[in-house]
Amino acid sequence: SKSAHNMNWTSYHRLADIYDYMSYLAATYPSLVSLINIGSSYEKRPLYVLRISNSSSLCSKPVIWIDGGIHAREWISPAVTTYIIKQLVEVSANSKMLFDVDWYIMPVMNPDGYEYTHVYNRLWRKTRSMTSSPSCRGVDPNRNFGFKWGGLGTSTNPCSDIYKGTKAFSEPETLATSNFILGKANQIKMYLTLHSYGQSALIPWGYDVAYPNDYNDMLALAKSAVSKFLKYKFSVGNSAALYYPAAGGSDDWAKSIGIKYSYTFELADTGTYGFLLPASNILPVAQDFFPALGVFATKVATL
Ligand code: ING
Ligand code: ZN
Repeated sequence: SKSAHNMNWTSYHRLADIYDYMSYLAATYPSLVSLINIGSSYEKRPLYVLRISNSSSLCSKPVIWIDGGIHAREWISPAVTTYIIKQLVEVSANSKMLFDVDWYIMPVMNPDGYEYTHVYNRLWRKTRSMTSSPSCRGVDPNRNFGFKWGGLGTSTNPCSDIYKGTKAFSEPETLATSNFILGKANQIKMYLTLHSYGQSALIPWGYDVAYPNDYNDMLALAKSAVSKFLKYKFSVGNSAALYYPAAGGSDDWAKSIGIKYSYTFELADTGTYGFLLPASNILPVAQDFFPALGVFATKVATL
């Protein structure tokens, strides 16, 4: 609908509500918001990115990219991304966050999986593509990106939740996303991907306990961002060291193509509810997270 929407942050929403909300914003604020169809999922759902910019598409500011919903069951992630969109577009107190930065936000990178968690299996993680095993579907999108693909922490078993797929970018979702990002790689100065759970800011590399040359820059900025969080305490560190090595992650790939600041955020909680975080937590989690974006925007503006 172009005249109304059903978005709120007191419940988790189906994909159609999220896409209707994005369409509504693009129709309502055409000089600020544009809806970009970057391709289709395996089951032919559109893949949408929202561009939020107070300047024309010909004028290029530094860009911050944010995605959510790589993993289907991590419902807090799309919910926080739509909250971020709402704040950037409709809350005038945040308009300064648009002065020097353009925002590209993809709330649901894995829409097939997301819908599957609403209808069939709440704890589904992967995409929904067919594999060589008729009874096991789906590839882990966060093992399917094309940097060190197939390394540590990945599986060749199609029944595994960390199945890497038949090749890097075998999934239409990761392929379309990576191609879109590559097309804007000169402008994108920061890559943020929202997952759950764990309350941590994870820094590449994730493929092994290994550190980029500019790790200390990445660490300092992450620490300053999480210092804004008042309610939820986050740990910060190398993802392979803090959790486990896992190759083919989106953050590693973004870093590998030259996006200096690339982070995976594991949102709340720390395991009490895990993936089944009650919807009453959406607003507290999103409100606590949003100020970190002010820190990031300030940094990106001065790069
Ligand atoms: N955790 C991430 C996962 O894909 C991660 C952790 C982040 C691994 C970055 C590798 C790189 O396993 C969740 N909860 O998805
Ligand atoms: Zn995840």
